[in-house]
Amino acid sequence: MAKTIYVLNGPNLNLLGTREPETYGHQTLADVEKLCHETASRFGMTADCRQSNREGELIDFVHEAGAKRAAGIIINAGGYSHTSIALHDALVGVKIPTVEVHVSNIYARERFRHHSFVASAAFATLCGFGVEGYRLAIAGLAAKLGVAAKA
Ligand code: CA2
Repeated sequence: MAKTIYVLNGPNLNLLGTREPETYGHQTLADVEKLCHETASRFGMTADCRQSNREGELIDFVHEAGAKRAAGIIINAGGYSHTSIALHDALVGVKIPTVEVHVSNIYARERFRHHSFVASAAFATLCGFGVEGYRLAIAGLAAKLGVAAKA
């Protein structure tokens, strides 16, 4: 059976492409999810994409990824990246290889965005590549899992 990776997007990312294009670009969440499905399938994997504006629901998604033995998690926790010890604890608890993604370069922005509680629960963080970061994150996760792209 194909390996499944969970792609989790947090609060406000449902608004991608509708506002602040100078920071987040013009692509929508639907575009991001399409890109993730296509990239995962290039590696013979399946992307299960979820978005929530609620911290507890994101934690439930992480627990579900653990229960279903997902091969990996790609997560852009949005603003919860900078605040949520609970999300950090959930990610550490499931012990699934995780890549953190941010569309913008959080280190070139306000100081309150410079710290992420998700970062220390992930084996890698990508930021500043725009939505291309999701593609790079899936490719990096595949490399970590020893999964090669299909011919
Ligand atoms: O750069 C990222 O991907 C962020 O995770 C996005 C979060 C922000 O709180 C993080 O510091 C960095 C915010 C997402 C807001 O998304 C919007 C998109 C379009 C319009 C309004 C908000």
